Amino acid sequence: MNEQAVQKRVLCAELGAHVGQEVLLRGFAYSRRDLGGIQFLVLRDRSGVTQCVLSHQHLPLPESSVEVVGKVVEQPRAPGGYEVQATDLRVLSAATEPPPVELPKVEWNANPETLLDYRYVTVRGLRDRAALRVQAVLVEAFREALSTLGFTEIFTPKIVSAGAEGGANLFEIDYFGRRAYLAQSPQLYKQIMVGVFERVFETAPVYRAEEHATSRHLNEYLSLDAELGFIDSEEDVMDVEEEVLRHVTRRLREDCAAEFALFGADLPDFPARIPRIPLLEARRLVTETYGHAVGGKDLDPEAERLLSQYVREHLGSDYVFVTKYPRAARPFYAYFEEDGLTRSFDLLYRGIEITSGGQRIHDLEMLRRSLRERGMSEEGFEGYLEVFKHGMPPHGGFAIGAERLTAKLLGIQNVRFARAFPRDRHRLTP
Ligand code: AMO
Repeated sequence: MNEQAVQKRVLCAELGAHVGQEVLLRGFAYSRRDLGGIQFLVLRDRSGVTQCVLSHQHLPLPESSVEVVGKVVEQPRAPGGYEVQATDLRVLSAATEPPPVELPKVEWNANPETLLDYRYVTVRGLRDRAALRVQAVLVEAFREALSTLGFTEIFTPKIVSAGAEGGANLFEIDYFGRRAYLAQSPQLYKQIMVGVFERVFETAPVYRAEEHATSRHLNEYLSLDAELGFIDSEEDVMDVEEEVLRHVTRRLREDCAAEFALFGADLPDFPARIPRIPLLEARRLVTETYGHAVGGKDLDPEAERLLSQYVREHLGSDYVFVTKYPRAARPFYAYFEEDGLTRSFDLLYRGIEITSGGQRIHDLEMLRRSLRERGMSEEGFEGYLEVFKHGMPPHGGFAIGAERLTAKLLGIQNVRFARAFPRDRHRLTP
């Protein structure tokens, strides 16, 4: 055997091209079984897992980093369809403790708090990492689609002087003795950057001091933002989001079949066109079809679920845009008409809101009026208001909550498992 060939690392997913040959694998000891004369070690690398068959070896603790040399044989019963008959096992970094939960046995009904407590190692589990890989492809596709449409990526501050979204969910920080906040969204800055590039996007964490622990709220989440100038109305913004999500769906179908299979989730599909239903009409549909009385000025979570069900059954789409929210349901920057409705929308996916968006106010006097009518002060917004003296075009945009979309795509019940290290009401580590 050629020494050079032995030294070159082969990945688990590449074994099919090396049947009958001796290969070198590197990875983590995912699981081990010692049956006396014969031993099994499942090795996990970035591409997948491989069963290695050994004898008379000292098997290291699970999650140790190892190197295995051996011959590749076809084995229909082994994961991936091949196994390696190992002649050598070398431990590169020995685990000194077993993981607190057995990663290959982790089911999603294991206590979620325990899984999150030990997330630094449980996140190595095949499903956990699959969710994060799907999210990585999703974000990559978001970038690709927007870049193709002429958008430029921007990077805006996460330490800010005022909250953009209103509400009480601002994290306050001490900024050298002055009061500052963690950004709730890049909203105001992405608008300012429309004056620079016309079309911009950002993929960055944002912060919400949500007091309540729910399955859909994080205190830090990944916001996929876009904003574009020279629009005619919010319809143009929805057109862009539709195009982006169509590309995301295409990429997930091409690149993430294995990840979806691990979750037993169907690969996503995308409608020819996402239905656009005004809020008032959506409320009427939900009430008349399901007898659900919608309280409040928005759709409640149950109404969102029912509307999605209606759209799935009658219009064949997992997505639905709900449009034309009243001013009271939207932030101060939302472009409004004199009838009290805004040029805004939410996008629901399989029963949950994954996006808010709309056209923004681009006229300084209208913006001041909006703040005034809400009883908001201009304090903290001075720098933002200034830009409207400098010819801001009609513009609008949207933001997708990356974890919500990832979780819904894969059927993950709690959005916390669509983030590597979630921050929730009680969790600051790991
Ligand atoms: P909004 O506040 O609706 O809009 O947020 C946009 C999207 O972000 C996601 N999201 C969250 N995900 C996890 N945990 C949370 N606590 C959380 N809060 C929101 C949701 C939501 O649809 N500036 C506007 C967007 C715009 O108009 O461009 C904004 O931030 O998926």
